[in-house]
Amino acid sequence: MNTKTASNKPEGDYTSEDYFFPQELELAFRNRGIPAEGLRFPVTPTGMHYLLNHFDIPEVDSLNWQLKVHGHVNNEVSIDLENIRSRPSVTMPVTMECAGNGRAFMKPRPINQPWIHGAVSTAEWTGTPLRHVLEEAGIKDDAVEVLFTGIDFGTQSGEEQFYQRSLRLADAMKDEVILVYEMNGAPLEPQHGYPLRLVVPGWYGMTNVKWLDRIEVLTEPFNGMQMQFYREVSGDGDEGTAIETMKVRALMAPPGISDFPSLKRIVEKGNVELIGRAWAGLHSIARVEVSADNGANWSDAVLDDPIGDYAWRGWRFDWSATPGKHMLCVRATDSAGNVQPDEHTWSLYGVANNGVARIEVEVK
Ligand SMILES: Nc1nc2c(c(=O)[nH]1)N[C@H]1C(S)=C(S)[C@@H](COP(=O)(O)O)O[C@H]1N2
Ligand SMILES: [Mo]
Repeated sequence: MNTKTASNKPEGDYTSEDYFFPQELELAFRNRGIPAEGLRFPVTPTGMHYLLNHFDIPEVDSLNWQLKVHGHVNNEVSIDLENIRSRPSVTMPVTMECAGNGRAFMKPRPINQPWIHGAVSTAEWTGTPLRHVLEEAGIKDDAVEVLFTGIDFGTQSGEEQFYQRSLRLADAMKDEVILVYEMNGAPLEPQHGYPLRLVVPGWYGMTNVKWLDRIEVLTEPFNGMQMQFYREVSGDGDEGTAIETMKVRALMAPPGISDFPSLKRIVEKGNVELIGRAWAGLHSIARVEVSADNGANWSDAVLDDPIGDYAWRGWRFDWSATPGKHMLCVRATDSAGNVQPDEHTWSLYGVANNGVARIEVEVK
């Protein structure tokens, strides 16, 4: 036996249910998460930003591309990229989290994109307010929703579809909702929705439709596949509840150094500054607490100054590390008093989880 590779086998009581299928592995490569140390950056560099693409990334020729605004409006319009870019622009940091973040911890695990905790990032998005575009088209009375359709096409749950999500009219008309053409100061990269995507601050990732093709004003609520999937459902037959804005959550950038390939964390004893980020949809962060003993005792972390109304908040905590193994935990409370549960909550699709994150470290 080769002892060098045998020693790379992870510690722990793993059963066959813990093994991932090759398809899940392929999904995880296609849709990578932010590396945990990426949480050290207040604004995530574009190449570290998580990705979630349901279907193939489309190749869009922006010269032949136009955004169509149609449906229950007075004037249907088509707008090219130059026109979009010439409009009043706003730039803001927005934290985006995939609703499936943490799904890989579910038991049994819903077979889908197997996120650990990497499905969250913050970018500086530049775009023009959607509201102006809708007002220009002239929304007729009786409109209730706005439907956003991407260029990407595939099948899910046996149904052929363009990626489509809708918003209630009142949510679509909010000032902070923008049609985005730049990410971190550069044109959107193809995998992030070039040439134009929607960004709806505070909402889970699925709302931010990429590769926009058309925007339709509706008189009836839209109930497409991507609306049915993003629900917290307790089992087959349960209608569940729609998930919308991001629940409160904090994560920690792993302290110390990493062992390759076991990913064990090794920390020097003494004073260690633990840092991380916390966010809560449309609420702000009221409190972040840290535990070094798997949740038995909690102490308050110090919050950094906010970097934006819709971006995560940095936190730091001085930990006095003593030799041995420690399970570090972090949990946040939002301005509405919601606090993260100890464990992830199981649901059929494994969405909207916000259980406490744990990182085991060995202090030398
Ligand atoms: N057109 C289209 N838009 C989409 C998706 C998609 O597959 N197609 N995925 C959504 C989901 S589930 C998430 S979490 C975010 C991810 O955005 P990012 O890849 O830029 O991080 O995009 C959303 N917008
Ligand atoms: Mo997502």
